[in-house]
Amino acid sequence: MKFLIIGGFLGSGKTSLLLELIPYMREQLGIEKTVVLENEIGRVGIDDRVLSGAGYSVRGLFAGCVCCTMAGELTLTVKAIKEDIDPEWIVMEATGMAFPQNVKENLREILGIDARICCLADAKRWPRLLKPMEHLLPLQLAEADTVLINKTDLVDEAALAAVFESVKSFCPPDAEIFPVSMNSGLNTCIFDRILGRDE
Ligand SMILES: Nc1nc2c(ncn2[C@@H]2O[C@H](COP(=O)(O)OP(=O)(O)OP(=O)(O)O)[C@@H](O)[C@H]2O)c(=O)[nH]1
Ligand SMILES: [Mg+2]
Repeated sequence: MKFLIIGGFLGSGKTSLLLELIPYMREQLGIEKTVVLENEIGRVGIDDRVLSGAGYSVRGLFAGCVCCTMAGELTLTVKAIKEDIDPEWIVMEATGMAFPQNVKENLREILGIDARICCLADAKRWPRLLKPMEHLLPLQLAEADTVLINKTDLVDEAALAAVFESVKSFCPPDAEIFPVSMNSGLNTCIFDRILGRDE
């Protein structure tokens, strides 16, 4: 069972990515059994309903953040999913305040699962958010395998170049960084990189 953590600040495009990635996995890669785990604080079940409506198996973890207060619940839920459904993939949307690396660490230590991390950054809001969120945004990138700098439709070339350099400075050296706009759809090779295919 493989595991993908989708992280990134509030409103950066995590659900938008899920809504494109999950159909790609099923329709293009033939992966029938994917479970989506939603961990959204405060806006109970909104994204859960969007995804359930699209016909995928969705579980919610809504009582807190999986990277800290709900670490125990997360591992119990993942164990139960493995036993009940045994999907090929679990794809989890973390809350915008989560540290994906903490989730990865818990999954590795407790369940022996080596999760991948895809982190989203909002190209438009990055310069404004970085200072007030300096305890969060850089750390969200710290163990990312892939990073999507999203909403490139809202910035010009020079602004994007500056965001790219800033984001890159916080990523592991081997992270793959893709400027994208979820509004115009993603090149499918990016989905493959997110899933770590052809490695
Ligand atoms: N202009 C523009 N808007 C986008 C893009 N991608 C997403 N959005 C919008 O940004 C908003 C937030 O997108 P979501 O996918 O809900 O982001 P999220 O990270 O799941 O948000 P939370 O779960 O609330 O943290 C929505 O209104 C999207 O329509 C993009 O590439 N360009
Ligand atoms: Mg969301």
